[in-house]
Amino acid sequence: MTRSITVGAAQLGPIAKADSREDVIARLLVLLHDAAAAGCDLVVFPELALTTFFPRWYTEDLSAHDDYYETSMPGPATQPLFDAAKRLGIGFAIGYAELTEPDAAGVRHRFNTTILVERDGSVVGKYRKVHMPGHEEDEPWRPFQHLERRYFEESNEGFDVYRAFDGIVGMATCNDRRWPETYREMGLQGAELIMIGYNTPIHYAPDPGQNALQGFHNHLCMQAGAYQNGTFVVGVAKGGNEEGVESLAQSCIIAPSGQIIALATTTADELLVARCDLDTCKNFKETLFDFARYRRPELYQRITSQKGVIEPPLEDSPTTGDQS
Ligand code: CDT
Repeated sequence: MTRSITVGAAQLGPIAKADSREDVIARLLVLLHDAAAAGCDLVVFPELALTTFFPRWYTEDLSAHDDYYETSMPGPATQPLFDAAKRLGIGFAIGYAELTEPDAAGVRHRFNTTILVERDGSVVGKYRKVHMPGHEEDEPWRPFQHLERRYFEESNEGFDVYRAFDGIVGMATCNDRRWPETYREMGLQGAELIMIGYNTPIHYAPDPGQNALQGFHNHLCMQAGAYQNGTFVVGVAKGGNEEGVESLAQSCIIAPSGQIIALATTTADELLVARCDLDTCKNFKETLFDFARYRRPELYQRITSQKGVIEPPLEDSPTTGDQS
């Protein structure tokens, strides 16, 4: 018997600043019902799927943006999504802005969070974004801001995986997909399906030369992550022109071979579906990427002990000094 699950990538088009949670949930419900009709066991929605991408606007006072955050999940507005998923027997993953209850010191924390919900409506796990891109302060030279580092804390919780949906599954969020450590952390726990939502502006202000490569880089990193760890990867965008900012779509489902097996054709709300036989992961996990046999962790110490680049001293460089 194979461990085959049908997975839906529920890409979203833009969410306007003026759209209410109810407006958005109505769109998510359409995609959820489409997924049920397509026989999906699991549907993946994007990062910050309930609101516009608010880190593009600066506010002096963080709490001025509190309406964009969820204080409970499910909450009153999101309960219909949980109810419908349970009724339809579909699991889902969804990204949202999380505002916690006060901790012991009375501090409320803000995270860029994704939760995974089982077919019976129970929450399987929560992932809080680790790699936080962008900047903390207003940078008026940019055509729009990317203030994730102002509005969200970097999570210190790392990359857990869960036994769910007949396999071992994990989550990551947007910028996490560019870092090989994200996949390897989960690969080392046997991940067979990694779900990644993203909001990626096409314009990259620090180096606009990369704009034309956004689609290439998006697939490059997720395909490499899938192949090098023998796992399916589901990459799901909120794309299109949102409040004047063009964002990448190109949602996809990637097999452990690294091949794209489903690809979005629009920049709007769109459901992609692929049947994922989780048993095919072992074709890679037990051959070229048999970690236990081939990895050399004793030689990888810099990866966890060092953060930035430390170049060799100039005097040690073979390109300096007398080469004769
Ligand atoms: N949401 C998110 O993480 N977006 C980033 C944009 C980086 S540019 C500041 C991404 O890696 O796609």
